[in-house]
Amino acid sequence: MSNIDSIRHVRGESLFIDDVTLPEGVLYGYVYYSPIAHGKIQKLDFSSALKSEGVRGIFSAKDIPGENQIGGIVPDENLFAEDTVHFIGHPIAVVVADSLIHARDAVKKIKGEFKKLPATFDPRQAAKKNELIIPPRTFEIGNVDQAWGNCDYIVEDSVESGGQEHLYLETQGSVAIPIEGGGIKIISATQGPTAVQRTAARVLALPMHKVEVDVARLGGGFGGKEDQATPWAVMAALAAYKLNVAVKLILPRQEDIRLTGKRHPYSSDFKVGLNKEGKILAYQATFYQNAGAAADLSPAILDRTLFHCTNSYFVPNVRATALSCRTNLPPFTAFRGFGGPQGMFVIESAIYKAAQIMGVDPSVIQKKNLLIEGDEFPYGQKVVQPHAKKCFYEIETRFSKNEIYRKVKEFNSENKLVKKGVAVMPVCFGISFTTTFLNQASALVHIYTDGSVTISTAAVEMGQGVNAKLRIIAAKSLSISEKRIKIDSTNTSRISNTSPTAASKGADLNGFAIINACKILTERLRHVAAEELKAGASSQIEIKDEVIYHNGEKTDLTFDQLIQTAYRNRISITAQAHHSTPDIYFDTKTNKGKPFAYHVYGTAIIEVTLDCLRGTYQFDSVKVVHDFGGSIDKVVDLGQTEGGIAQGIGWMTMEELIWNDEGKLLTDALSTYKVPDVHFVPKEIRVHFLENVPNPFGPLNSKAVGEPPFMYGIGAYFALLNAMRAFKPDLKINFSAPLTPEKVLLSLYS
Ligand code: MTE
Ligand code: QUE
Ligand code: MOS
Repeated sequence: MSNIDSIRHVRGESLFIDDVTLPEGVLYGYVYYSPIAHGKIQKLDFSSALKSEGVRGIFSAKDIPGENQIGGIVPDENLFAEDTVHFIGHPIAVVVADSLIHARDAVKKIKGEFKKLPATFDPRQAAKKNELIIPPRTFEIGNVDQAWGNCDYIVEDSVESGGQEHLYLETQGSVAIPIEGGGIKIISATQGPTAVQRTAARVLALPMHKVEVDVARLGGGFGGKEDQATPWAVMAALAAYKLNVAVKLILPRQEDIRLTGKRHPYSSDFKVGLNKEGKILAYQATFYQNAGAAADLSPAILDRTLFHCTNSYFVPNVRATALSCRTNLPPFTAFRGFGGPQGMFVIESAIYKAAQIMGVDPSVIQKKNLLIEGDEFPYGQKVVQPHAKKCFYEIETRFSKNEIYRKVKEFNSENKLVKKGVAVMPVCFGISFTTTFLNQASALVHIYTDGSVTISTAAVEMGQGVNAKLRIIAAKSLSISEKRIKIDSTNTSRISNTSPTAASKGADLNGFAIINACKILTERLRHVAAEELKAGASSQIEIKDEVIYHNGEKTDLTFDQLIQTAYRNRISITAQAHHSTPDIYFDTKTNKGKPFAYHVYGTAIIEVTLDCLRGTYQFDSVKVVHDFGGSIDKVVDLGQTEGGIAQGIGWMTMEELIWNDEGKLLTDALSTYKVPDVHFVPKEIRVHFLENVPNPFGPLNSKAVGEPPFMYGIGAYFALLNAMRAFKPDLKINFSAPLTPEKVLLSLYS
């Protein structure tokens, strides 16, 4: 599978932060951080560290020229702790030395004294103490209180889902270089260049125009570099600014795992009511989000949990409340799905438990309640595309769902110590930033006199293939060969006020901006061609596959000549354009509106084989029918789907974060934190592209793909539960992810 970076990647030619050519005299940063989860800083002694070999400076809160504030949504997070530390790993200072080793040695010589204060790690406890990041949020439709009376079955339980370490291949890092006039250039591995720029300007008390941020690509982000690339970039910028020397700061892997935020763990309660036919009449849920010690993106993530609390189902009466709870752990942050997976896991658990009590397979209830056109989500938006059912039905026909179920049953009747399980997982994911103003982008398209083209947008390439897609979009829009087009780095001096590359909107937003810019250029070029060919109106000119047509007739004018002519006629062959998603709005008082441009739909069927002696398991297959709209690049979309599925299964099954009673992360290395590897991923992944579903709300009729497939992984949890119940029919079911082999084994024999 190749995308445009593949060849350079395998040759080691692609540049990441650690590969940036460094200016002479560059210094290296290392972070000194809190060893306790909550407490007062009583004494900080840098004196022997400052005398340590190679040390050029130590910077902490008191050295900040501007504000010691990096909070984006809520201003509640210091770059460096002032008098109180709020989690193990809370940065206190950055040491800068002539080598990484010298910086690290000096950090060890810093003497800090702390007075411990009581710490909270559990979100429900935090909620009891009213330690909330923002007031509770509630989405409501219909009237649940009245609806319970009409239900034949009412089922309640609680659900736990764990955090997840991003484990991007490239750890957090940046290089900051002082530039003339007191400005600073920051090369950062960030999904949000403007967030880095804005925050550096705030901390350094500089106007934003004096801070330039450049991003070539990331070795993976997955949401972990949306907000949390910022502190390390700003620390490097601060040191570079103070010392007037370039500073490189890259977190070593273990520090990255310890210091940075992860997916939010959630603890939730549900109550679901159904009639005899399996129709869900009412659903009530309360979500306790473990936000960690500062807001970060938690409020936006909390909202997405509510937006997706009913997944692909129509439920007429819903009351869902979500609380963002402040605890003494590193601030949790964006991770593929952005709170959606946590919300969906709860309703899938509710359906699973209801099915168990009703004596049916969960897929019977899932199917009965799928969204159809005209249905209303709890947030007021109406369903316009009937793809939930299309995808589910194709799982039944194309992938012979009943046959898979029959074979699993047969296998289980013939085998005692090895059992199989199967589950179906529908997904419906809303596409747009739910913070409406973020749904904008701009593009800058330069055509050079030799006919080559450079494109700049806000999109950050992090392995998701956005550059490949943008190149295709640009080539189609200008009707020229992709070979002419280069996608440039993401740079705040070329593209201003960027939204982060997130919410799966990178290709959508920036793709539309490119289309708009290319329209302007094409229009100008047709005018030039009309004049050059003395052809009258430019409406008679068409540019197709680099050939210029006049009234449908091929002309002798080449594309290269046309570009030359435009330049010589002093017509600009550069265009800049903006795009904003039309027709979306959301009222955060009533929690109603039309927040999403569209939804992405799909269904997966997942099979697992469980070794009931060892508790180990292997996923045999994941078969998916997914709505890609009219895919721009099938290879990239398939890669996103497979990667998302593997990551989703990892979250639900093997990836387990464990903190001790003091709030210290014990699983801070790959020896203790297990992620899916090539042996663990499903033996077979088959992805069917739902056919004939062009999406008028996406560029070239495409759909966003980055996040939605992650949630197919939730089906892995229920497939595994089914395999366990085949071995132990009276299994006591706890809805608690991840379902590690250890947990499986213990519950099979308890
Ligand atoms: N795929 C790869 N290979 N690496 C990544 O970091 N991030 C995911 C997804 N797929 C990611 C990825 C997340 S969290 C998002 S929001 C989208 O890609 C962002 O890119 P897009 O908007 O261009 O889809
Ligand atoms: C999905 C997302 C994001 C989101 C909303 C979504 C996201 C993000 C923000 C956000 C919200 C408010 C801010 C801000 C960012 O909202 O990634 O800076 O002030 O960053 O539905 O992925
Ligand atoms: Mo993705 S979690 O929106 O970066």
